[in-house]
Amino acid sequence: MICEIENVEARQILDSRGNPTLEVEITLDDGTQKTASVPSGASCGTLEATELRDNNQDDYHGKGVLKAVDNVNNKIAPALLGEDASNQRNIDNLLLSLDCTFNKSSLGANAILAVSLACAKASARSYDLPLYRYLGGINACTMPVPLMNILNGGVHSNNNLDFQEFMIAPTGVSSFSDAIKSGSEIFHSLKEILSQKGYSTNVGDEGGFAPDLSTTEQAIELIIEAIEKAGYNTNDIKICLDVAASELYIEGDCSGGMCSLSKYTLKGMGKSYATEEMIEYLENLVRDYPIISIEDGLAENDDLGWINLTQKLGGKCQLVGDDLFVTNPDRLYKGVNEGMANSILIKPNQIGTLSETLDTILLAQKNNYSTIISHRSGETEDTFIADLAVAVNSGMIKTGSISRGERTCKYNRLLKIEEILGHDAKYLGLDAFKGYVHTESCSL
Ligand code: 2PG
Ligand code: MG
Repeated sequence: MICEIENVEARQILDSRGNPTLEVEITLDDGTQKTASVPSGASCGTLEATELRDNNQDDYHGKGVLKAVDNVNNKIAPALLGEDASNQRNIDNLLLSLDCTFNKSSLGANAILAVSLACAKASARSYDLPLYRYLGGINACTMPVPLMNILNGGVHSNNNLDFQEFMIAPTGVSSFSDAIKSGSEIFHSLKEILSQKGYSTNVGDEGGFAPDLSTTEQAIELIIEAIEKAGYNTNDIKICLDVAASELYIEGDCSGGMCSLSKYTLKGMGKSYATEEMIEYLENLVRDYPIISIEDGLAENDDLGWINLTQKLGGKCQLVGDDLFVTNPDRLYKGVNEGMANSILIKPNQIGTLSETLDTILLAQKNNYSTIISHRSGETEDTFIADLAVAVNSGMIKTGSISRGERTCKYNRLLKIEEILGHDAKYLGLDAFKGYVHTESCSL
């Protein structure tokens, strides 16, 4: 069967922060029509594929994506007409050769990814298969543990919390729907606790509360209180952090004859740590709290620090590379060889095509790195990543808090997939963290 592409059309739409992004609609010759849209990050790795923006200050403060729209409509569409949308490798290779840059700066990774994802969605519809099964085949049956970001800090809110994300992971429940239920109950308990203590219950970019707390410890302790208030305990509900440390890092400089040392500046806490001190701080957090996963605990270019961190904490805690790997197989390959991290965050728009995203996931799985399929802080209502998480049996998804429609639509899609899978749906719980987490090492 051939899913012949009859039309490719892009438009500018809004993401959850009210900034422009791209939606692409693919029409096949059998009449199937499907759209895909792309998200956008706030704390981005410097090596991510290029997000093409118009930079015209008169429009959307320079954030328009009309150039990318034009690239789809006038450069990509003519090259794709008549091609088989279900031949994903061929489509993605065509897109890469049209762009012909190492970082997709010519057409824009946002333009390329929207087309790549829309081809997969249209083909799945044409084959009359749910997207997760079209992508993953008959072996796609693992529901992800949701890492729910119920407290937001860093650049996703305007409070003083230095760390970006404080997530809960229900590892001790037996299904995805139970995980969502516990997440919702804990989220609402947290709201009550915050409001009783006089904190704001407004939410940040990813739908988690953004109270003006000043220390990491305070945030973690409030979450533990919420877990208990909702009738759970920290044997079953663990804590995951995204430090987003590239945002805190000031690299040492030897210009002008004077040398300054590299530092992690935790402004909210009034601290400044050298790499070794930062590692020690993270070790203490893992010792003192039920933390099983730390993302971007160090900056993207602190290679020696990452090696050291992995040696010290890698046997006790999942160490996730986000800015470090930018979903790029070459970056991951280097990390695996040098012993950096033991897990990778997978964001399709960091690399720019579906095929390359799948390559990176496969490379991680082959090397026993766990994978977390992830949203961006600026999201759309597209639920592609929910299906992707099941398709590749990734075991974990990070898609924000239990509020804001652009986050809950992914959870709602997963609830539906769980229903379709019925008894065949697996939920790995703690096993999704692949044995990096030795319970005796985490304080429980
Ligand atoms: C992250 C992401 C998603 P952003 O750092 O992991 O939570 O944030 O999309 O802003 O990069
Ligand atoms: Mg991150």
